[in-house]
Amino acid sequence: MSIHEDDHTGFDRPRKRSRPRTKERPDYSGLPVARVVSVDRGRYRCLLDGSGVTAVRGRLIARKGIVVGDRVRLDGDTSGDGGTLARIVEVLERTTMLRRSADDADTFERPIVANADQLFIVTALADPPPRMGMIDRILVAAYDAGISPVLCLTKADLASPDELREAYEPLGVPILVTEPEADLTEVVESLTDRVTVFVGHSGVGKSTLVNRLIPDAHRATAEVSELTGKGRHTSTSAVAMELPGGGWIIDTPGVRSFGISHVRTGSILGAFPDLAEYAEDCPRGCHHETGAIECALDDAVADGRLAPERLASFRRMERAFS
Ligand SMILES: Nc1nc2c(ncn2[C@@H]2O[C@H](COP(=O)(O)OP(=O)(O)O)[C@@H](O)[C@H]2O)c(=O)[nH]1
Ligand SMILES: [Mg+2]
Ligand SMILES: [Zn+2]
Repeated sequence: MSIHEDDHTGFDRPRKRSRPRTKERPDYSGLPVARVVSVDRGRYRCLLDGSGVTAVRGRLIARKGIVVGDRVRLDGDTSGDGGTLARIVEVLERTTMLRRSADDADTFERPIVANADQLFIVTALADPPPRMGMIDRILVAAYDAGISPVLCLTKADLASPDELREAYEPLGVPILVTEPEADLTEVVESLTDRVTVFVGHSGVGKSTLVNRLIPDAHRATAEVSELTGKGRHTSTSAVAMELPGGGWIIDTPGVRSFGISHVRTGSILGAFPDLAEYAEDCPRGCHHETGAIECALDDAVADGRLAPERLASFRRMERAFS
């Protein structure tokens, strides 16, 4: 062994690796837990008991991904004073992970947000116009991740929500409708004590809504015309914010498309226990699509156990895969 191979180990000292791994691992259970609220080039902004602390990743977890929403244990200087840096030494087990791929050709899945238990699909009723294909894909990603989706329709002052209601109510997706002066009681109720991630195209009014819900959030908003202009971005990464009445909102940058290449076909049937039960009688390998031979979901509609609208909505969503 040359001297350069291992600068830290002397010839007569035992090699580090021969010690059992578990003994090397310090006990972090006494360290405070913070939530990662934003990530910027290797610096993690965390909220610890209501105060901001900037942290870097500790050496032992150097290769572990950390995303907004993660709950982490902090060591070192957690004062949050200017210029100080704490160290993230542990990432607590995640309850959920929302992922997307850039597009469906890209099989590389990007984790976007950890530990969300609810996902607001924020969709404008006009300007920009709603795209059901996009809603369907985000629904698929939410069901796959085990996160409860809510369809949040904005700009009701510009167009009616009826068509989207008809399409998504049969699936059992809760629907909330807002407009500039609308009362937000229902929205607040839905958000309280939950971790909700906001996903949607840019310009749909995500930041506007966040600012109404959290007056000191000061999220930048922009005219839709500005947003569609080249290189114009109001937000570039996800940011978690605490709600005054309890709970969290995680605002994400606008997405043009929502790739779901990481989701396996069929993996969302489990989000619909009634459909999953009927589908047990399907022929092996049935994909339950329209026209599928002997699909038991059609039988369930034929003998009145299943509403045809519910099956149609489910199939439309499943088509997001192809
Ligand atoms: N007419 C109307 N405009 C809205 C509504 N909500 C937001 N806007 C406008 O839509 C534009 C984009 O809003 P913004 O919050 O920046 O969208 P974001 O990209 O999703 O964060 C801004 O000009 C807002 O003033 C709404 O309910 N009705
Ligand atoms: Mg925004
Ligand atoms: Zn089937």
